[in-house]
Amino acid sequence: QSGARDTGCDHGRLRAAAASVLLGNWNGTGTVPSRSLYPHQWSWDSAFVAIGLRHLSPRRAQQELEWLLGAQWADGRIPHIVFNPAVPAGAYFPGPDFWRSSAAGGHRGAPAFAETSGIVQPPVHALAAWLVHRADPHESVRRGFLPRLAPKLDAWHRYLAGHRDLGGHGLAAIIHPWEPGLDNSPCWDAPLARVTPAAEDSYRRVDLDHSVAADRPTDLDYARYVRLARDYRDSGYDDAAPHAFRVEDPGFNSLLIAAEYALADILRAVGGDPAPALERAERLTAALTTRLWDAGRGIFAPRDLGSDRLLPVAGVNGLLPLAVPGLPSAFTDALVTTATGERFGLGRTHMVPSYDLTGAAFDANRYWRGPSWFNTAWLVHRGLQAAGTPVTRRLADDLRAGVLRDAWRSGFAEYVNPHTGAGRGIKDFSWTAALALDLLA
Ligand code: 2M8
Repeated sequence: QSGARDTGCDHGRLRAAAASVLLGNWNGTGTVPSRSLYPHQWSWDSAFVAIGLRHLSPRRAQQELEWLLGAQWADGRIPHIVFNPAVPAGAYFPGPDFWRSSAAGGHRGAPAFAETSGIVQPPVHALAAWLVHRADPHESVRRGFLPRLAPKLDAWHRYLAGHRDLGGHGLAAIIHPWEPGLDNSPCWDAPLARVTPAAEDSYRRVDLDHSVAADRPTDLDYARYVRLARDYRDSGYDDAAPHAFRVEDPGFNSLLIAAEYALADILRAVGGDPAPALERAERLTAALTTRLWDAGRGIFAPRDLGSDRLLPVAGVNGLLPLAVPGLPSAFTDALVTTATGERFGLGRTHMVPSYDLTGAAFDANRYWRGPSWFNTAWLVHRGLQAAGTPVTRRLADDLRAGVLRDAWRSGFAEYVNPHTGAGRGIKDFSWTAALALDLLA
């Protein structure tokens, strides 16, 4: 009954159940987020999965990242989906026939041997690679894990620092609401409203075959996602082409900063020079704090590059700078005040809501418009722990217990209602199981 007192569940049973979810979702080369809804390999999902898998099999955790990075494009981008050719076309939309990555010799050096999407997701990979290495340094050195991954991770970060600095102030911009991973967050409503929707009869939403429509993005949002992805594809995935949606997101950039520090650790371990990664981390942190801090709300906010204005929103992405190593304590203190205040109710709600509980657009059940997610809770937990004060340590301990309790009670749900903890979306979701395993370790 270890752990039963603080989490209300037996940790041995929780560990076994989480392991069984990950084994069930392993397809031989990587882990699918879910067998039904997401039957391919997703970029940031695989990073979180590797962080959990390292406790079951460090070698498999290494393979998870190796497979994903094997599909890297020559320009350095890591695509947000690597498609499994054994899965029937039409099992997921938009699939390989939509993205056409390998067509015409491969846009921007897309691989010829794998079909992928062309957009990206948050760069958590270097952090995952470093944590995986540390779980079993002997096996990592034996397989040459870090020396093989280091140049790929370096190229990935350089792609984001170069091609994606669309605002010209040193931050990476997202060009599609799928890129920050928080697909239909109200954070994107205003910039997305300027996008002309694709005709709804030009595609079919396969996601609704596997989930409840009220838990998923609306048809209008989807039509705009399709339009943006189609236009990017038709430009040949050219980052210099005009983009109807261009946003500097604090979540995406915070994870990039954390990843630059992890890359510096990796480079040191392989006898390389960590200085360029550390310099990028410092430049990014300076840009984050000058361009994206909303002093009035006490949170970081996305900047819409269409209007060059901070968006008046408070999403969990605005709390993720807590996970930035060395963030000045004035910001950390203000973020903790905001997290524990009425907008996020940390300590009084289930995990951390994805959006402002007091916001007009808040919806407790609809995907990223309010529900609490396990990966963002894990990141906030990591930041609170690193802040290292008695208050943040207590908040971190409570959040850890909440994550484990919600994972168990919801059957490893994709997300939960922040007021009730009821599971929403699908069950047996990979990163939920992986991050519960990590917090149990
Ligand atoms: C969700 O996004 C995909 C598109 O990438 C979808 O809705 O079909 C998001 O929750 C995203 O963060 C996640 O990586 C992906 C797979 O779990 O699903």
